Amino acid sequence: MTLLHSARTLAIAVLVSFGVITVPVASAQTAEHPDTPEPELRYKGAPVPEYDARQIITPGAPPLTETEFKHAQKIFFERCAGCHGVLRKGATGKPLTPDITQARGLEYLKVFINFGSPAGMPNWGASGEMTPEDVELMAKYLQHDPPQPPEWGMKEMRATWKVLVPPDQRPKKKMHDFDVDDIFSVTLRDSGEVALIDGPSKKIITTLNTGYAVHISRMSASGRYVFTIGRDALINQVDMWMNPPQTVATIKVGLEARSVETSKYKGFEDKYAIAGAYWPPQYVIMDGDTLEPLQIVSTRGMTVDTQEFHPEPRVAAIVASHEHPEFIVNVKETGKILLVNYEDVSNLKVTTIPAARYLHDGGWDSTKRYFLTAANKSDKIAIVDAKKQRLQALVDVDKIPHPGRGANIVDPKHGPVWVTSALGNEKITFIGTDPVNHPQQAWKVVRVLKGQGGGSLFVKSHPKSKNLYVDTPLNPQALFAQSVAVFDVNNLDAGFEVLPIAEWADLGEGPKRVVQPEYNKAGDEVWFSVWNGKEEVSALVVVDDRTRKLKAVIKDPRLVTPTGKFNVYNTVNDVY
Ligand code: DHE
Repeated sequence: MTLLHSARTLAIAVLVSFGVITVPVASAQTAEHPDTPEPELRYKGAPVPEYDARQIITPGAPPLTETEFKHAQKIFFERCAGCHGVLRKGATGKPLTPDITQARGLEYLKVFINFGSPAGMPNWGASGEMTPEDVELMAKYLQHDPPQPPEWGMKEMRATWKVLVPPDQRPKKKMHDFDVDDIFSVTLRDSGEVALIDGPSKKIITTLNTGYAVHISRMSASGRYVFTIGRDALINQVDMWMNPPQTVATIKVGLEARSVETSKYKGFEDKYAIAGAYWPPQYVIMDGDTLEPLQIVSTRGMTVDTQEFHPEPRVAAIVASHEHPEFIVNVKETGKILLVNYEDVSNLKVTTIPAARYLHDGGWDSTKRYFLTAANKSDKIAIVDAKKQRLQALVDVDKIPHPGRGANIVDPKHGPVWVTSALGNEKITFIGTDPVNHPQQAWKVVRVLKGQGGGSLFVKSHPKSKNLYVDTPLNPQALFAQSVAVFDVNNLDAGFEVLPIAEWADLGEGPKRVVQPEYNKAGDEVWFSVWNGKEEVSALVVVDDRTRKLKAVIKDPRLVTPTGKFNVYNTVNDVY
């Protein structure tokens, strides 16, 4: 486990040290020995504060010392790159290249970083997440040229690939009494771990060291393996049959990543895994037992609309097709959806479907034939017919759709629909998904409900449930961020009930954002994360789905900043 942590440290170190242009500072003698020239200082062995020895110069930008520059790079990687891109060309966030940032100037940038914007930029300074010194530093750093990180090819991947427990030394049957299907893999964002929690007893079975700020967990088709992907692109493969479950293989597939998936098509169950990277912009297909990297494919290329070259088209959501031996891969900046056929990995066949920019997250309709995915800067939902391997429709929706994997319910008036909420407003949009029995409604917005407000990230329902839950963790009002709205699927016009999830958790101080509903295997309870600051107490709150009453609060010192939760059965079977 120490090994994994050092891999993580190395990852950040590599990322923060790329491509820095430095010039020696003539007066390195300054602070401690103001009158001694640098060579003399060195000769005498006097302590030279090395971190102050060099400066980073970009024409038009305030100079920074090398230490400051590296610190800013680390903050940018941890806080900003996800939205603005490593090369700062913009995606969910605005472009931040020096031509723009230098024109805005230091004071403007400081205000923006401090107070954020209604369009979704967090208030890093005002919220206390960045110190005033860091805000000032970032405002300077952003005026410099973005340093280009190194590439990460087969050599680098193989150098980080570790099989900790080879397949022939793994158990032949499940070695514990837990029902693997009803275990939740819970991201502990800021501790770089996941917690595996038993659904029925709500006990933490184990916590495992993983990559930095794991983004998602996905399960192999058999449910035996859980794959986690860190923001630092470290994948952990966890064997759920071991007692307790353990990491059996790891690999770093790049420097920044968000998505991992495994092959689910009949005959290929558990055979392959795929991971998509933000940096370098590429995806890699791996052996499903060991994570051995087999094929790496770059996503650099032309954008869907202006048909210009984009140097950083990041890989967003990936789903495994049930119709063909294919992975469906969202390429964010080019706005293209790739159908990657893994039947013959050495002669990879890729179908490219032009959709819209910038592709982010998405999920299946209830039949698992159609993949619906958000193009969040075009305010569209792209729909792929996985069976016919083509674009079915591009549907206009309102400001920054953010579905997670979405929710499938049966609208009493319009039949089967898939639902998304939005970051930019309170609208909850229903899209018809049944071309056979409801052709008039298929691939059209058939209903728009009003929720608590903008800043929503995830919606959730279950085939056995009559409830539709909508979170609002990024709403600037604490009241909304700390509660969820729940609609009665059979009486959608009646409005919503508010469940005060954070209040039920009774945690004391902190932002206490309530995020990502997830059902248990039976579909009769819904779990929410109450995502607090790293130094504050967080919790999971379990709600009885039928009564909408509090069922349990899971509090434990090990539950540091829980965010995403992935029930094995529901994730394997794409139930949402
Ligand atoms: Fe996510 C899914 C990217 C911020 C929690 N997030 C995804 C997916 C992508 C993505 C591409 C889809 C993966 C898939 O299905 O294969 N997320 C990004 C970002 O780029 C962004 C905006 C900024 C960043 O730097 O990462 C971002 N995401 C967040 C958060 O701040 C969240 C709320 C907390 C956290 O843990 O970081 C967060 N993202 C999640 C969760 C999912 C997710 C819980 C899976 C939802 C699901 O039900 O499938």
